Amino acid sequence: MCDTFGVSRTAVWKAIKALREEGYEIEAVQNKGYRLVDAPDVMTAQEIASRLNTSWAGCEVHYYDTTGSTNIEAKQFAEQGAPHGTLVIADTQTGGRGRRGHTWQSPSGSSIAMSLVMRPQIPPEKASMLTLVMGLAVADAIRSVSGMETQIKWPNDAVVNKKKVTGILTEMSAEPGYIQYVVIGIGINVNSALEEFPEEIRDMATSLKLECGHQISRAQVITETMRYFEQYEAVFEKTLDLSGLITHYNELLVNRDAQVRVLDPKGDYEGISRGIDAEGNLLVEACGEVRKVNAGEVSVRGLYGYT
Ligand code: BT5
Repeated sequence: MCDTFGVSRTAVWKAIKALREEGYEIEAVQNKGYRLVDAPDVMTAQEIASRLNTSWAGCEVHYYDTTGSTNIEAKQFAEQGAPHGTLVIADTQTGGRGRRGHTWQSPSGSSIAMSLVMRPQIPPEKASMLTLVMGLAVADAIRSVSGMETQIKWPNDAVVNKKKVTGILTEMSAEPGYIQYVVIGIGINVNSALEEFPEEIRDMATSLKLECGHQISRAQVITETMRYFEQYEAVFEKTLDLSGLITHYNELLVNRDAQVRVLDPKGDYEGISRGIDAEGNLLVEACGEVRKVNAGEVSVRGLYGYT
């Protein structure tokens, strides 16, 4: 190591000491060197950067042990000119946010809270589809890392065994016809135990570890998510709709052919969901017609306590 990096033995020893303090288990053998035995489940900028193999997603990583909300941090970075692909990660959030004023719980040491800054050259009205693109990426990342079948509840949840493991919150700053930036916030329950969730969400929430029975590397979930997202976002940008992803999305859709209740401001109604269209609307068959649902809350029978 001294030769490779052109540094003294003391410098190497200091670096090893710092890594041990961060929780890395490193074996030392006299006259031979050091061996990495075990890495802690950390998501620091260095850990993520050393694993990422993407061209832009995660090009700059900012890590916090704790922050109010990574979406708010990411928006501040974006306002200050942070590049397309900047990723903000936190071990825990004190004010994690869901959609429409909901809160998001980020148990410390066991979950992921991250927000990706994007500067896409697309019309602002197309940006909401990025949530669906990210949903697909997260679902595939979870399946690839854990081996578990993972579904999507339109528009923004990843679901394992009918329970929520992920939520996505997309926010945008735009002028007419021009996007300044988009921030896609993703919360993932990775190794959390049930007791780490507040009582009121224990029936609907779960973590990857609770479902598959073993510890999952948070860093790996993050890097796989970025890898899939980059791939799917490129497909989306070609057509500026979901035509290239729709078959895959609908295969993973937990709402597909299921009875759903649409909470519409003009009045709730029930119907059968038939999947999404290329614009990302959920198609719901109700009262003899197919209605396009483009936003809002859709409960799926059999999920999250809706019976
Ligand atoms: C969401 O909202 O699911 C979007 C959550 C986005 C969170 C990320 S974390 C990184 C970034 N920074 C932020 O501040 N936010 C983003 P919604 O569809 O409105 O669902 C919120 C509802 O999910 C809550 O009202 C609870 O019922 C439930 N919930 C809260 N925390 C949960 C958790 N950890 N796991 C499962 N369900 C949860």
